[in-house]
Amino acid sequence: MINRRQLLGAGAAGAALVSSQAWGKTTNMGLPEAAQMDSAATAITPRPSSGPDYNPVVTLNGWTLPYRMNNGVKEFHLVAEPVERELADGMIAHLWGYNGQSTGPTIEAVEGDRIRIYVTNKLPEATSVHWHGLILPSGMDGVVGLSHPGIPPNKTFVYEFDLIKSGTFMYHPHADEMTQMAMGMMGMFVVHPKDPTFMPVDRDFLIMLNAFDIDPGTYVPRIMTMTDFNLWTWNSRIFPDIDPLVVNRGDRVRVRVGNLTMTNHPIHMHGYDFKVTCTDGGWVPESAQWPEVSIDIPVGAMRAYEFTADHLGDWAIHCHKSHHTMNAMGHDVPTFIGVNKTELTKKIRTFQPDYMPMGTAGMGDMGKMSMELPDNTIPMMNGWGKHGPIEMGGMFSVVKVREGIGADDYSDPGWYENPPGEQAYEWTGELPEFATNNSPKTILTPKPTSKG
Ligand SMILES: [Cu+2]
Repeated sequence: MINRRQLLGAGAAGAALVSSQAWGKTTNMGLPEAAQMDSAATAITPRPSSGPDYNPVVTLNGWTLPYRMNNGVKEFHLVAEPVERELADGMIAHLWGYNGQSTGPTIEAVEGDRIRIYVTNKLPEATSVHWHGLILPSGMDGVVGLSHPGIPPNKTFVYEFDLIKSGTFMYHPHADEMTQMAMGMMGMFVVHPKDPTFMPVDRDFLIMLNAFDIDPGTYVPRIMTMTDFNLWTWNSRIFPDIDPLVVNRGDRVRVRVGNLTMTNHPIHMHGYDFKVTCTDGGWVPESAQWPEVSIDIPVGAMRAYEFTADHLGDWAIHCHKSHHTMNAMGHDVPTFIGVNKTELTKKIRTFQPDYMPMGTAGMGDMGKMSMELPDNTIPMMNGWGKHGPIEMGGMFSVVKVREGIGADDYSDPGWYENPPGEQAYEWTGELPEFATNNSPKTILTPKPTSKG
Protein backbone atom coordinates (compact mmCIF):
# COMPACT_ATOMS: atom_id res chain seq x y z
CA MET A 1 0.00 0.00 0.00
CA ILE A 2 1.30 3.46 -0.81
CA ASN A 3 1.38 5.70 2.22
CA ARG A 4 0.62 9.40 2.12
CA ARG A 5 4.26 10.39 2.29
CA GLN A 6 5.00 8.35 -0.84
CA LEU A 7 1.91 9.72 -2.56
CA LEU A 8 2.94 13.30 -1.94
CA GLY A 9 6.49 12.47 -2.95
CA ALA A 10 5.18 11.06 -6.20
CA GLY A 11 3.12 14.21 -6.75
CA ALA A 12 6.12 16.46 -6.28
CA ALA A 13 8.28 14.29 -8.54
CA GLY A 14 5.54 14.48 -11.16
CA ALA A 15 5.54 18.26 -10.93
CA ALA A 16 9.32 18.36 -11.37
CA LEU A 17 9.02 16.10 -14.43
CA VAL A 18 6.39 18.34 -15.99
CA SER A 19 8.55 21.42 -15.50
CA SER A 20 11.53 19.85 -17.32
CA GLN A 21 9.52 18.90 -20.39
CA ALA A 22 9.32 20.89 -23.59
CA TRP A 23 5.75 22.04 -23.00
CA GLY A 24 7.18 24.67 -20.65
CA LYS A 25 6.83 26.83 -23.81
CA THR A 26 3.09 26.17 -24.04
CA THR A 27 1.08 29.24 -23.15
CA ASN A 28 -2.38 27.74 -23.31
CA MET A 29 -2.25 24.98 -20.70
CA GLY A 30 -5.46 23.96 -18.94
CA LEU A 31 -6.07 24.23 -15.23
CA PRO A 32 -3.40 22.54 -13.12
CA GLU A 33 -4.63 19.38 -11.44
CA ALA A 34 -6.12 20.17 -8.02
CA ALA A 35 -4.33 17.94 -5.53
CA GLN A 36 -6.53 16.47 -2.80
CA MET A 37 -5.59 15.20 0.64
CA ASP A 38 -7.79 12.71 2.44
CA SER A 39 -5.80 12.41 5.64
CA ALA A 40 -4.86 14.52 8.67
CA ALA A 41 -1.41 12.91 8.99
CA THR A 42 1.74 15.04 8.71
CA ALA A 43 3.00 14.75 5.12
CA ILE A 44 6.72 15.38 4.64
CA THR A 45 7.60 17.25 1.44
CA PRO A 46 10.85 16.13 -0.20
CA ARG A 47 13.55 18.75 -0.83
CA PRO A 48 13.17 20.15 -4.38
CA SER A 49 15.17 18.25 -6.97
CA SER A 50 15.20 21.14 -9.46
CA GLY A 51 15.02 24.92 -9.26
CA PRO A 52 16.23 26.91 -6.25
CA ASP A 53 17.14 24.86 -3.19
CA TYR A 54 15.24 25.21 0.07
CA ASN A 55 14.39 23.20 3.14
CA PRO A 56 10.62 22.52 2.98
CA VAL A 57 8.55 23.26 6.07
CA VAL A 58 6.78 20.56 8.07
CA THR A 59 3.11 21.43 8.58
CA LEU A 60 2.01 19.44 11.64
CA ASN A 61 -0.96 17.25 10.62
CA GLY A 62 -0.93 19.04 7.29
CA TRP A 63 0.66 19.06 3.86
CA THR A 64 2.13 21.27 1.14
CA LEU A 65 0.27 22.02 -2.10
CA PRO A 66 2.07 20.61 -5.18
CA TYR A 67 2.73 22.99 -8.10
CA ARG A 68 3.63 22.83 -11.76
CA MET A 69 5.81 25.14 -13.86
CA ASN A 70 4.17 26.87 -16.82
CA ASN A 71 6.50 29.01 -18.92
CA GLY A 72 8.52 30.07 -15.89
CA VAL A 73 5.48 30.67 -13.69
CA LYS A 74 4.86 28.47 -10.62
CA GLU A 75 1.21 27.41 -10.79
CA PHE A 76 -0.98 26.22 -7.92
CA HIS A 77 -4.63 25.19 -7.85
CA LEU A 78 -6.64 25.84 -4.69
CA VAL A 79 -10.19 24.53 -4.46
CA ALA A 80 -12.44 26.15 -1.83
CA GLU A 81 -14.93 23.46 -0.83
CA PRO A 82 -16.80 21.70 1.98
CA VAL A 83 -14.51 19.15 3.64
CA GLU A 84 -14.62 16.57 6.39
CA ARG A 85 -11.71 17.04 8.77
CA GLU A 86 -10.68 14.60 11.47
CA LEU A 87 -10.01 16.93 14.44
CA ALA A 88 -8.92 13.91 16.49
CA ASP A 89 -9.14 10.17 16.06
CA GLY A 90 -12.86 9.48 16.16
CA MET A 91 -14.01 13.08 15.84
CA ILE A 92 -14.99 14.48 12.46
CA ALA A 93 -15.93 18.08 11.75
CA HIS A 94 -17.86 19.22 8.69
CA LEU A 95 -15.91 22.32 7.67
CA TRP A 96 -15.12 24.48 4.69
CA GLY A 97 -11.53 24.32 3.54
CA TYR A 98 -9.26 23.82 0.58
CA ASN A 99 -8.36 20.72 -1.46
CA GLY A 100 -10.00 18.24 0.88
CA GLN A 101 -8.71 19.64 4.18
CA SER A 102 -9.04 22.41 6.71
CA THR A 103 -6.70 24.01 7.38
CA GLY A 104 -5.77 24.34 3.74
CA PRO A 105 -2.48 23.06 2.36
CA THR A 106 0.64 25.12 2.96
CA ILE A 107 1.79 27.01 -0.11
CA GLU A 108 5.59 27.05 -0.44
CA ALA A 109 7.56 29.01 -3.02
CA VAL A 110 10.83 30.93 -3.30
CA GLU A 111 11.60 34.64 -3.20
CA GLY A 112 11.76 35.89 -6.80
CA ASP A 113 9.21 33.34 -8.08
CA ARG A 114 6.32 34.51 -10.20
CA ILE A 115 3.28 32.56 -9.07
CA ARG A 116 -0.18 31.97 -10.51
CA ILE A 117 -2.81 30.59 -8.19
CA TYR A 118 -6.07 29.31 -9.67
CA VAL A 119 -8.85 29.42 -7.09
CA THR A 120 -11.93 27.32 -7.87
CA ASN A 121 -14.98 27.99 -5.71
CA LYS A 122 -17.05 24.92 -4.85
CA LEU A 123 -18.75 26.60 -1.89
CA PRO A 124 -22.43 27.60 -1.95
CA GLU A 125 -21.49 31.30 -1.73
CA ALA A 126 -18.91 33.68 -3.20
CA THR A 127 -15.40 33.64 -1.82
CA SER A 128 -11.97 35.21 -2.40
CA VAL A 129 -8.43 34.69 -1.16
CA HIS A 130 -6.52 37.38 0.67
CA TRP A 131 -2.74 36.83 0.79
CA HIS A 132 -1.96 38.08 4.30
CA GLY A 133 1.40 39.85 4.56
CA LEU A 134 2.45 39.47 0.93
CA ILE A 135 3.44 42.58 -1.01
CA LEU A 136 1.45 42.49 -4.26
CA PRO A 137 -0.63 44.56 -6.69
CA SER A 138 -3.81 46.00 -5.15
CA GLY A 139 -6.12 44.06 -7.49
CA MET A 140 -4.59 40.74 -6.33
CA ASP A 141 -5.21 41.40 -2.62
CA GLY A 142 -8.42 39.39 -2.42
CA VAL A 143 -10.76 41.80 -0.64
CA VAL A 144 -14.19 41.18 -2.15
CA GLY A 145 -15.69 44.30 -3.67
CA LEU A 146 -12.52 46.30 -3.06
CA SER A 147 -9.82 44.38 -4.94
CA HIS A 148 -12.05 42.41 -7.31
CA PRO A 149 -15.58 40.96 -7.47
CA GLY A 150 -16.23 37.84 -5.37
CA ILE A 151 -15.54 34.47 -6.99
CA PRO A 152 -19.05 33.08 -7.62
CA PRO A 153 -19.81 29.42 -6.90
CA ASN A 154 -18.46 27.07 -9.62
CA LYS A 155 -16.13 29.73 -11.07
CA THR A 156 -12.34 29.88 -11.08
CA PHE A 157 -10.37 33.11 -10.59
CA VAL A 158 -6.66 33.56 -11.19
CA TYR A 159 -4.29 35.44 -8.88
CA GLU A 160 -0.85 36.20 -10.29
CA PHE A 161 2.04 38.14 -8.76
CA ASP A 162 5.78 38.14 -8.00
CA LEU A 163 7.07 37.05 -4.60
CA ILE A 164 9.33 39.98 -3.79
CA LYS A 165 10.15 39.04 -0.20
CA SER A 166 10.72 35.90 1.83
CA GLY A 167 8.98 35.08 5.10
CA THR A 168 5.88 33.47 6.59
CA PHE A 169 2.47 34.61 5.45
CA MET A 170 -1.10 33.33 5.54
CA TYR A 171 -4.12 33.07 3.25
CA HIS A 172 -7.82 33.25 4.00
CA PRO A 173 -11.08 34.51 2.44
CA HIS A 174 -11.92 38.21 2.60
CA ALA A 175 -15.57 37.44 1.72
CA ASP A 176 -18.21 36.67 4.35
CA GLU A 177 -15.13 36.40 6.50
CA MET A 178 -16.83 35.63 9.81
CA THR A 179 -18.61 32.58 8.36
CA GLN A 180 -15.85 31.32 6.13
CA MET A 181 -13.09 31.57 8.72
CA ALA A 182 -15.28 30.09 11.49
CA MET A 183 -15.82 27.19 9.08
CA GLY A 184 -12.08 26.64 8.80
CA MET A 185 -10.90 28.42 5.65
CA MET A 186 -7.26 29.38 6.16
CA GLY A 187 -3.75 28.27 5.39
CA MET A 188 -0.09 29.27 5.61
CA PHE A 189 2.07 30.67 2.81
CA VAL A 190 5.84 30.29 3.14
CA VAL A 191 8.24 32.13 0.87
CA HIS A 192 11.75 30.71 1.23
CA PRO A 193 14.73 33.06 0.86
CA LYS A 194 16.41 33.01 -2.55
CA ASP A 195 19.73 32.55 -0.76
CA PRO A 196 19.59 29.11 0.91
CA THR A 197 22.35 30.17 3.33
CA PHE A 198 20.11 32.90 4.80
CA MET A 199 19.11 31.83 8.33
CA PRO A 200 19.11 28.11 7.51
CA VAL A 201 17.51 25.61 9.90
CA ASP A 202 17.46 21.81 10.02
CA ARG A 203 13.78 21.54 10.99
CA ASP A 204 11.12 24.08 10.19
CA PHE A 205 7.72 23.45 11.79
CA LEU A 206 4.49 25.20 10.91
CA ILE A 207 1.46 25.64 13.16
CA MET A 208 -1.74 27.51 12.30
CA LEU A 209 -3.74 28.33 15.43
CA ASN A 210 -7.47 27.98 14.89
CA ALA A 211 -10.60 27.36 16.92
CA PHE A 212 -14.07 25.92 16.46
CA ASP A 213 -17.28 25.85 18.42
CA ILE A 214 -18.81 22.44 17.82
CA ASP A 215 -21.37 21.11 20.29
CA PRO A 216 -20.77 17.53 21.46
CA GLY A 217 -22.71 15.19 19.21
CA THR A 218 -22.74 17.62 16.26
CA TYR A 219 -20.48 18.16 13.25
CA VAL A 220 -20.81 21.75 12.02
CA PRO A 221 -19.18 24.71 13.85
CA ARG A 222 -21.40 27.45 15.25
CA ILE A 223 -20.42 30.38 13.08
CA MET A 224 -21.87 33.10 15.34
CA THR A 225 -19.50 32.37 18.24
CA MET A 226 -17.21 35.32 18.93
CA THR A 227 -14.93 34.25 21.79
CA ASP A 228 -16.30 31.20 23.59
CA PHE A 229 -15.00 28.46 21.30
CA ASN A 230 -14.81 24.91 22.70
CA LEU A 231 -12.17 23.34 20.44
CA TRP A 232 -8.73 24.98 20.35
CA THR A 233 -6.74 23.53 17.51
CA TRP A 234 -3.39 23.54 15.74
CA ASN A 235 -3.87 23.04 12.03
CA SER A 236 -7.44 21.91 12.88
CA ARG A 237 -6.24 19.16 15.20
CA ILE A 238 -6.50 18.72 18.99
CA PHE A 239 -4.19 17.04 21.51
CA PRO A 240 -3.58 14.13 21.99
CA ASP A 241 -3.82 13.80 18.22
CA ILE A 242 -1.49 16.66 17.29
CA ASP A 243 1.75 15.12 16.04
CA PRO A 244 4.90 15.69 18.14
CA LEU A 245 7.72 17.97 16.95
CA VAL A 246 10.47 15.37 16.44
CA VAL A 247 13.98 16.81 16.56
CA ASN A 248 17.53 15.43 16.43
CA ARG A 249 19.86 16.66 19.16
CA GLY A 250 21.90 19.62 17.92
CA ASP A 251 19.43 20.57 15.15
CA ARG A 252 18.69 24.21 14.52
CA VAL A 253 14.90 24.39 14.76
CA ARG A 254 12.36 27.01 13.66
CA VAL A 255 8.71 27.01 14.72
CA ARG A 256 6.40 29.32 12.75
CA VAL A 257 3.04 30.00 14.40
CA GLY A 258 0.19 31.87 12.70
CA ASN A 259 -2.97 32.98 14.48
CA LEU A 260 -6.29 33.36 12.66
CA THR A 261 -8.48 32.82 15.73
CA MET A 262 -10.42 35.55 17.56
CA THR A 263 -8.02 35.80 20.52
CA ASN A 264 -4.31 35.85 21.28
CA HIS A 265 -2.38 32.70 22.23
CA PRO A 266 0.77 32.79 24.39
CA ILE A 267 2.69 29.79 23.04
CA HIS A 268 5.00 28.38 25.70
CA MET A 269 7.77 25.85 25.09
CA HIS A 270 9.49 24.01 27.94
CA GLY A 271 13.18 23.12 28.27
CA TYR A 272 14.56 25.96 26.15
CA ASP A 273 14.80 29.64 25.69
CA PHE A 274 14.49 30.81 22.11
CA LYS A 275 14.84 33.88 19.91
CA VAL A 276 12.00 35.47 17.96
CA THR A 277 13.37 35.62 14.40
CA CYS A 278 10.45 36.45 12.11
CA THR A 279 7.03 38.06 12.06
CA ASP A 280 4.60 38.22 9.15
CA GLY A 281 6.20 41.62 8.50
CA GLY A 282 9.58 40.04 7.81
CA TRP A 283 12.77 38.69 9.36
CA VAL A 284 14.00 40.18 12.63
CA PRO A 285 17.65 41.31 12.29
CA GLU A 286 19.95 39.42 14.66
CA SER A 287 20.67 42.51 16.75
CA ALA A 288 16.93 42.94 17.40
CA GLN A 289 15.99 39.31 18.16
CA TRP A 290 14.84 38.94 21.74
CA PRO A 291 14.79 35.91 24.06
CA GLU A 292 11.54 34.32 25.24
CA VAL A 293 10.11 31.13 26.68
CA SER A 294 6.54 32.14 25.79
CA ILE A 295 5.65 34.14 22.73
CA ASP A 296 2.29 35.79 22.43
CA ILE A 297 0.81 35.37 18.97
CA PRO A 298 -1.59 38.28 18.42
CA VAL A 299 -4.75 37.85 16.37
CA GLY A 300 -4.02 38.09 12.65
CA ALA A 301 -0.27 37.69 13.14
CA MET A 302 2.59 35.23 12.77
CA ARG A 303 5.65 34.78 14.97
CA ALA A 304 8.56 32.45 14.26
CA TYR A 305 11.18 31.50 16.81
CA GLU A 306 14.40 29.50 16.67
CA PHE A 307 16.53 27.45 19.03
CA THR A 308 19.32 24.89 18.94
CA ALA A 309 18.06 21.58 20.27
CA ASP A 310 20.76 20.67 22.75
CA HIS A 311 18.58 19.42 25.63
CA LEU A 312 17.35 15.84 25.24
CA GLY A 313 13.88 15.07 26.50
CA ASP A 314 10.13 15.33 26.05
CA TRP A 315 9.29 19.01 26.31
CA ALA A 316 5.73 20.33 26.43
CA ILE A 317 4.73 23.01 23.93
CA HIS A 318 1.32 24.56 24.49
CA CYS A 319 -0.86 27.62 24.65
CA HIS A 320 -0.52 29.10 28.13
CA LYS A 321 -4.23 29.99 28.39
CA SER A 322 -5.31 26.99 30.44
CA HIS A 323 -8.77 26.84 28.84
CA HIS A 324 -7.08 26.38 25.48
CA THR A 325 -5.61 23.04 26.55
CA MET A 326 -9.06 21.56 27.12
CA ASN A 327 -11.38 19.91 24.61
CA ALA A 328 -15.12 20.42 24.19
CA MET A 329 -15.84 21.94 27.59
CA GLY A 330 -18.76 24.08 28.63
CA HIS A 331 -17.91 27.15 30.68
CA ASP A 332 -21.15 27.47 32.64
CA VAL A 333 -20.33 24.64 35.08
CA PRO A 334 -20.37 25.63 38.79
CA THR A 335 -17.22 25.10 40.90
CA PHE A 336 -17.51 22.18 43.38
CA ILE A 337 -14.06 22.29 44.99
CA GLY A 338 -14.48 21.56 48.73
CA VAL A 339 -18.13 20.53 48.29
CA ASN A 340 -19.14 17.10 49.62
CA LYS A 341 -21.51 15.75 46.97
CA THR A 342 -21.80 12.21 48.37
CA GLU A 343 -25.43 12.53 49.49
CA LEU A 344 -26.44 14.48 46.40
CA THR A 345 -24.74 11.92 44.11
CA LYS A 346 -26.76 9.09 45.71
CA LYS A 347 -30.00 10.98 45.07
CA ILE A 348 -29.12 11.85 41.47
CA ARG A 349 -28.16 8.22 40.77
CA THR A 350 -31.67 7.03 41.65
CA PHE A 351 -32.83 8.44 38.33
CA GLN A 352 -29.49 8.80 36.46
CA PRO A 353 -27.39 5.72 37.41
CA ASP A 354 -24.29 6.81 35.41
CA TYR A 355 -24.02 10.22 37.11
CA MET A 356 -20.47 11.17 38.17
CA PRO A 357 -19.79 14.09 40.50
CA MET A 358 -17.37 16.45 38.78
CA GLY A 359 -14.60 18.54 40.19
CA THR A 360 -14.93 18.13 43.99
CA ALA A 361 -11.12 17.63 44.18
CA GLY A 362 -10.23 19.70 41.12
CA MET A 363 -10.59 18.52 37.53
CA GLY A 364 -7.46 16.32 37.30
CA ASP A 365 -9.50 13.14 37.79
CA MET A 366 -11.31 13.87 34.55
CA GLY A 367 -8.15 12.73 32.71
CA LYS A 368 -8.49 9.21 34.17
CA MET A 369 -12.25 8.79 33.82
CA SER A 370 -13.77 6.99 30.96
CA MET A 371 -17.26 8.44 30.80
CA GLU A 372 -19.92 7.62 28.26
CA LEU A 373 -19.55 10.44 25.75
CA PRO A 374 -22.00 11.76 23.19
CA ASP A 375 -21.40 10.74 19.60
CA ASN A 376 -18.55 12.54 17.77
CA THR A 377 -16.74 14.17 20.65
CA ILE A 378 -13.67 13.43 22.70
CA PRO A 379 -12.86 13.92 26.41
CA MET A 380 -11.80 17.36 27.71
CA MET A 381 -8.27 16.14 28.40
CA ASN A 382 -7.21 12.61 27.61
CA GLY A 383 -3.55 12.63 26.57
CA TRP A 384 -1.58 9.83 28.19
CA GLY A 385 2.18 9.93 28.71
CA LYS A 386 4.74 7.49 30.05
CA HIS A 387 3.82 8.41 33.62
CA GLY A 388 0.02 8.67 33.44
CA PRO A 389 -2.59 11.07 32.12
CA ILE A 390 -1.10 14.34 30.86
CA GLU A 391 -4.33 16.18 31.74
CA MET A 392 -4.18 18.31 28.61
CA GLY A 393 -6.14 18.62 25.38
CA GLY A 394 -6.50 21.29 22.70
CA MET A 395 -3.42 23.36 21.91
CA PHE A 396 -0.72 21.04 23.25
CA SER A 397 2.04 18.91 21.80
CA VAL A 398 5.47 17.58 22.71
CA VAL A 399 8.89 18.56 21.36
CA LYS A 400 10.80 15.25 21.34
CA VAL A 401 14.56 15.81 21.25
CA ARG A 402 16.57 12.62 20.77
CA GLU A 403 20.00 11.44 19.74
CA GLY A 404 20.38 9.90 16.28
CA ILE A 405 17.14 10.95 14.53
CA GLY A 406 17.63 10.85 10.73
CA ALA A 407 17.42 14.12 8.78
CA ASP A 408 14.08 13.27 7.13
CA ASP A 409 12.69 11.28 10.03
CA TYR A 410 9.68 12.79 11.78
CA SER A 411 8.22 9.54 13.10
CA ASP A 412 7.31 9.47 16.79
CA PRO A 413 10.26 8.07 18.78
CA GLY A 414 8.01 7.20 21.76
CA TRP A 415 8.44 8.57 25.29
CA TYR A 416 11.73 9.84 26.68
CA GLU A 417 13.50 7.57 29.16
CA ASN A 418 14.76 9.83 31.96
CA PRO A 419 18.35 8.85 32.96
CA PRO A 420 18.84 7.62 36.57
CA GLY A 421 18.71 10.52 39.00
CA GLU A 422 17.04 12.84 36.50
CA GLN A 423 13.40 12.33 37.39
CA ALA A 424 11.51 13.78 40.35
CA TYR A 425 10.87 11.06 42.93
CA GLU A 426 8.97 10.41 46.13
CA TRP A 427 10.74 11.19 49.41
CA THR A 428 10.88 8.02 51.47
CA GLY A 429 12.90 9.23 54.47
CA GLU A 430 16.42 9.33 53.09
CA LEU A 431 18.14 10.25 49.85
CA PRO A 432 18.63 7.40 47.37
CA GLU A 433 22.16 6.34 46.41
CA PHE A 434 22.21 8.26 43.12
CA ALA A 435 21.72 11.50 45.03
CA THR A 436 24.50 10.91 47.55
CA ASN A 437 27.25 9.38 45.36
CA ASN A 438 29.34 11.39 42.93
CA SER A 439 28.40 9.51 39.74
CA PRO A 440 28.21 11.77 36.70
CA LYS A 441 24.88 13.48 36.08
CA THR A 442 23.75 15.73 33.28
CA ILE A 443 25.50 19.05 33.84
CA LEU A 444 23.67 21.98 32.32
CA THR A 445 26.10 24.75 31.48
CA PRO A 446 24.62 28.21 31.19
CA LYS A 447 25.12 29.89 27.84
CA PRO A 448 27.32 32.99 27.99
CA THR A 449 25.10 36.07 28.12
CA SER A 450 25.50 38.34 25.15
CA LYS A 451 26.97 41.73 25.82
CA GLY A 452 24.91 44.90 25.95
CU1 LIG B 1 -4.59 29.84 23.39
